[in-house]
Amino acid sequence: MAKVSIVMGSDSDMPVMAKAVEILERFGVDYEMRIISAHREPDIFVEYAKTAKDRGVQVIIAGAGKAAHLPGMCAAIFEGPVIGIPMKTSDLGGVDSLYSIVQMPTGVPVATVAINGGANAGILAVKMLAMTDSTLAGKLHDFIVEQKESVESKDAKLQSEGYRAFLS
Ligand code: RP5
Repeated sequence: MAKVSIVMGSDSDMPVMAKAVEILERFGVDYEMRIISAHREPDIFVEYAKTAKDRGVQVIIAGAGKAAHLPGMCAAIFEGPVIGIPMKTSDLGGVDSLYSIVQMPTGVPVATVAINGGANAGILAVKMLAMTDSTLAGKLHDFIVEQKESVESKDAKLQSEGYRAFLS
């Protein structure tokens, strides 16, 4: 059963949403992925959100752009945590999406990541699940150590070879 549901308002959101999926696959987290528009097909959306818990979903990652109501409406219906990803947009640069998603009323939070922050949405979902899954917590620890070592090795290269080594 899918533990994470990834939903996006349009297939145009796919390149960003794929970054979240890549993280879940890396950590071996079961997921489902849907394209559902809260605006263009509200009945299907409501059914999706109402039944998510019964499908075993523990976290929803919802991405949308422009008047981005999908994550907020997920949070209005689904009782578990919702992570929102604001899409970068052509007219307003994604600030429209960001404000739409992040400015939720008290009592109905959406954990909003950066504009186009697909990977961080995936990592945040993993962190939530890892609180009750020791195997996942171990993988998360390894991931954090890997990141640290990656930065350390770059700094070691900077110290030994100088900044020009990074410009080629
Ligand atoms: C939102 O409207 C979608 O999430 C998408 O980011 C945006 C534009 O959708 P399309 O017109 O590309 O289908 O609902």
